[in-house]
Amino acid sequence: KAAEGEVLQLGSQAEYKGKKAAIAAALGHEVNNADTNLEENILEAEIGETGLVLSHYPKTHLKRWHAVPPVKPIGGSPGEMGKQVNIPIEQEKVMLDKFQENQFNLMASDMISLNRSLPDVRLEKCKVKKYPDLLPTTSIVIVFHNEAWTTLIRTIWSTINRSPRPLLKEIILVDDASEKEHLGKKLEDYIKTLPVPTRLFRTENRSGLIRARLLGAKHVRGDVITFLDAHCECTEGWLEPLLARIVEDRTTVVCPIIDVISDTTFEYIQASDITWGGFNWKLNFRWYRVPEREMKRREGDRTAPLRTPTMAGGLFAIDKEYFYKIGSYDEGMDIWGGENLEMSFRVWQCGGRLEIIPCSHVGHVFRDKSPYSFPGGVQNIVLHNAARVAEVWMDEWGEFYYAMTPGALNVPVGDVSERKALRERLKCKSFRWYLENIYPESQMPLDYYYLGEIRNAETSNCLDTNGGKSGQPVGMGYCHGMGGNQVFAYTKRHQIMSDDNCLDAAHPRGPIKLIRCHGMRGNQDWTYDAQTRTIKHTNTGMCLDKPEEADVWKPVLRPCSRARSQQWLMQTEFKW
Ligand code: LR7
Ligand code: MN
Repeated sequence: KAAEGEVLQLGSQAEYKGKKAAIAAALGHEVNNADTNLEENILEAEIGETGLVLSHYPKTHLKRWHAVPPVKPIGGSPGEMGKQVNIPIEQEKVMLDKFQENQFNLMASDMISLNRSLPDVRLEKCKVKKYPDLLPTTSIVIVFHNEAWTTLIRTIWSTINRSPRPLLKEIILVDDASEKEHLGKKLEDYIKTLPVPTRLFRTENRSGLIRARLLGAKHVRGDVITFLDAHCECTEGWLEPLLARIVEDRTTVVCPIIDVISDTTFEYIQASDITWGGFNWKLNFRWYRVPEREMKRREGDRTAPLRTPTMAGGLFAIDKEYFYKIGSYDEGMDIWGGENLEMSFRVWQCGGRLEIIPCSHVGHVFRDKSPYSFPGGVQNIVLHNAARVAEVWMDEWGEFYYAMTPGALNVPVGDVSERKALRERLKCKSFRWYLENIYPESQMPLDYYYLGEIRNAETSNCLDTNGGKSGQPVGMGYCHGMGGNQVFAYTKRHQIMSDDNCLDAAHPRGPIKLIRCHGMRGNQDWTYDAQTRTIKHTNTGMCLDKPEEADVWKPVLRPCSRARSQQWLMQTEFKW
């Protein structure tokens, strides 16, 4: 039995690789970090007070650090402590003109100190949390295209001012073919004056954020890569919890809570800690409320790591070796979009995990529109990137994407063979596994009988959401056969779904609405009878019927009969 305090190097002992139990048995101690990933190589084992602690990190890679004191507010300077900045009314016109360029209030940003103070938005429990004395170093990678000066430089200063210096290996900037004067020589000169080693790389041609990040990652010297957008502000204690989680298990990809920096006032607004990442049928990233299930798993501890199905994409930290092992990024993706879902699915399906660390808060300027060009067209690029996600990772659930986004069929996906080979090589699990185990609350039904248009036999019109949001009535329209608003899934849980909404009838004579699917049957429970072709609403016992004369575009419920107007065709073959 090994002695307390003893450190054992396990790197070369092949027979121990990834076998926690074997190591424990050999050393005669219980493993106390039971949560670490079994698949990974364990390099070091230490006999601590409470048992055996296994680590992916050799001690020589770790650094001793101390918490950084808070940044003090500068008296009289606008926006201190994250407060909003208001532009005097007489300057409003100039302000609006300047807004266009970045799609945020540049005039406000320019008024705020590059070192502005921010509120400490952490939960009290976070402030007193103890992290290991030794943590790995990180390189911060920031890519940008035509970013404004003050937002970029404030991002840099907020990392310098709020990261323990021994852990901050360097800052790596990647200029993705910007055309702005201030990002040329001025930036090169400026970064030489910074107290943390900062290097600037430039893409030769506009590469998009995915390939720009790959360029930055190539130069990383730290053990962990931390990606940030170029308009962020890190708050007190943001870095330690991220690195501490990675050191526990380097197959964990970690995100801070992303707080909101207002695009109009630059106010720092705390985001919810009960929100996680999901996605809809169009493969847009979406925030959703964390389900009870995950709250329970964390035993109600709001400071515990939150397992999130997907990430927003811009702000996260990952062990450098693991970044490459798990397949870095899909180089076939252009400009913007898709890479966040791609990495999310890949990490989960290939044995890693993705977490939001609630004790880490970083602000980001959220904007309504993209300020820069998308060479080749926004639609083409976004659809192309998302199609690659669907093709490689989503198996048959990729159909939801194509059904909902018919335009995607006309956009070439390009060669995905390398990414598929990666999936094979890493022996990644199926999308079904992901939906069952990681994201049972997903908007994509696990089991469904049908996906397509639902056509009325008498009128030959189709159910149509008209793009309506939750709470609006479902409509009818001429069947256009193009999917989108006329695509519905009939699921094994007896729902008729369109994206994250379900057909819902609260009253026998009331409207049939689209309501967020709750998965609890109730008003959302329907049964399709393939023989009679009726769609029966369970709670009311009524059948879905064509619209009344008065409102020809709204289907209704009527007592079930054999009427042709109550027959509905689901065109393609049922799966079971
Ligand atoms: O061609 C480009 N080259 C670049 O270098 C296009 C963009 N970029 C840079 C850009 O200057 C910025 O620094 O890439 C970064 C991200 O671009 P944004 O800020 O325009 O993107 P976003 O904040 O609207 O979008 C989110 O989704 C993107 C999908 O590709 C990326 O993953 C972003 O990093 C991501 N941002 C966040 O996760 C912050 C939270 C937003 C949310 C939700
Ligand atoms: Mn951004």
